[in-house]
Amino acid sequence: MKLEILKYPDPRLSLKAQPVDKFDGSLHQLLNDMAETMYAAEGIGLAAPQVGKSLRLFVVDLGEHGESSGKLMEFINPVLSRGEGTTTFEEGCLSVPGVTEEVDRFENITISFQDRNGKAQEMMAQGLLAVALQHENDHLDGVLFVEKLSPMKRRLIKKKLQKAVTL
Ligand code: GNR
Ligand code: NI
Repeated sequence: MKLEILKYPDPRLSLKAQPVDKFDGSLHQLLNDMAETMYAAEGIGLAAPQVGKSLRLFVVDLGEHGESSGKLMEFINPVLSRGEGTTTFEEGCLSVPGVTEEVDRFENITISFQDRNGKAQEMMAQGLLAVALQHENDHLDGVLFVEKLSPMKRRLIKKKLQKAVTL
């Protein structure tokens, strides 16, 4: 079932999400629904808070865009640690439609997480995958990419989005 994607400034996008502790059928259903929703919206990732579930999990599929492309990946209770280097990438977000801006991120990261059966996993990532994992992980802490920008850029974007609402 396709889910509704919350849009900025929905206050639920700013909450800190809670750890997953039950690896049961309803978790699998949520993961399946989130994948369907991500593909329908043509996003490369989707975090549970974006569909109104305050849980620490997200799905990623880089599609055509990357090294590990066309592969659905699920990350539950992720913990990121930074590696070497920084990178700048033009980011967008399904919850902030119509806005793209360059954001600074770590170039390499390691992510520890659980799979849908609760089994511990670890993965190293670089390039677009590393950017996407950092973007999704921020959603779990209630952080949108626009909050990584300079105050001036952020003000301009807020003004633009406000206008879109009041039009
Ligand atoms: O679809 C998405 N594209 C994207 C492009 C650059 C950096 C991050 C992303 S994630 C975004 C989908 C989304 O909002 N996930 O939370
Ligand atoms: Ni996003």
